[in-house]
Amino acid sequence: MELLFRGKKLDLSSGKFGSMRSSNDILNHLEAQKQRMKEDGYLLFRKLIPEHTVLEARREIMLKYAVVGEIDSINYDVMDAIQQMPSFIDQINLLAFTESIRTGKAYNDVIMSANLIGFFERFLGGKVATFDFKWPRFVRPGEGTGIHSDIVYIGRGTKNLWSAWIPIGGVALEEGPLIILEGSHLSTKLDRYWAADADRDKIGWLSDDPLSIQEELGGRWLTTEFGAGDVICFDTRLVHGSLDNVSPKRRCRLTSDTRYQLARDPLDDRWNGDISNPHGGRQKAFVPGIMKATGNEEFEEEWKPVDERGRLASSLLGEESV
Ligand SMILES: O=C(O)CCC(=O)C(=O)O
Repeated sequence: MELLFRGKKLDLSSGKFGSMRSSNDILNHLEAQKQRMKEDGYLLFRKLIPEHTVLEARREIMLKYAVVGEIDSINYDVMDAIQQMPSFIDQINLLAFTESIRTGKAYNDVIMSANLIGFFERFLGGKVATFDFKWPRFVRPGEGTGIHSDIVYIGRGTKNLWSAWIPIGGVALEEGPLIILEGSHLSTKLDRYWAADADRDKIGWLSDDPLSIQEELGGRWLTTEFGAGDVICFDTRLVHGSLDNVSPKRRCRLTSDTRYQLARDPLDDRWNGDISNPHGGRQKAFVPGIMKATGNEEFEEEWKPVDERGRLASSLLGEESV
């Protein structure tokens, strides 16, 4: 087996690579969860969310991706998420499209699932809020997410907030699951990075080289296969990204990352209230990937400038701007 991360082959020897551990053994043990979160920086729960809730969200979202030609629902089951090329994604109003996914009923039933909210309420000790903005991610073959810690993007309100990564359907290793650097949330070398604000300080990915950052910080890269209903909750300082999707079937990966905090704590105003253009400046849409849209700065990679009709800006399509 070969796993690619930012286009580089990971060292899969036992000292450098391993499997995330499940915390279902401590599902009802709050103190043990707190201790493990402190030590490991993550808690992985298998089948925390009812499978049918997750699969309804998958169908809701995949149908939308089929409508815009990103997946082939004519020759395959829409739930298989097989990439179609070319798609019509560059013809549509991306602001409306991404909002329709983010606000879908079935999708929101997943991220607000009673079991997930219940976990965070016990873990944080109070009523919980999630951001108005959400990050549903449709990741095509050839795509993946760079190496970073979340706190630099979402820490303008409280620092007592947590990320949850939720597969919306199964994610095999070759389809680009989340990958975390073991123990990195405890690193003594990242204090300055964690204190930064990605927008104010204009910072990009922490590193583009999974091997050199591992050398620098130590720890194994950890990942696993995920099934519908699984959730991994993690420390917003934990260094992570996602493996490249190298699916030989050209299956697209669908997941969500959302943030949870105490409702009484201040919220990051980029992602709450007016969320029409969180990074400010020229109007952009959250559209990770789309390989032809090159030429962006690293930080901008997931955020694509759009024109006055919400379509990918012509400069990203290699056309003269008008
Ligand atoms: O799913 C991905 O590709 C990246 C997820 C991520 O960065 C996050 O959950 O914070």
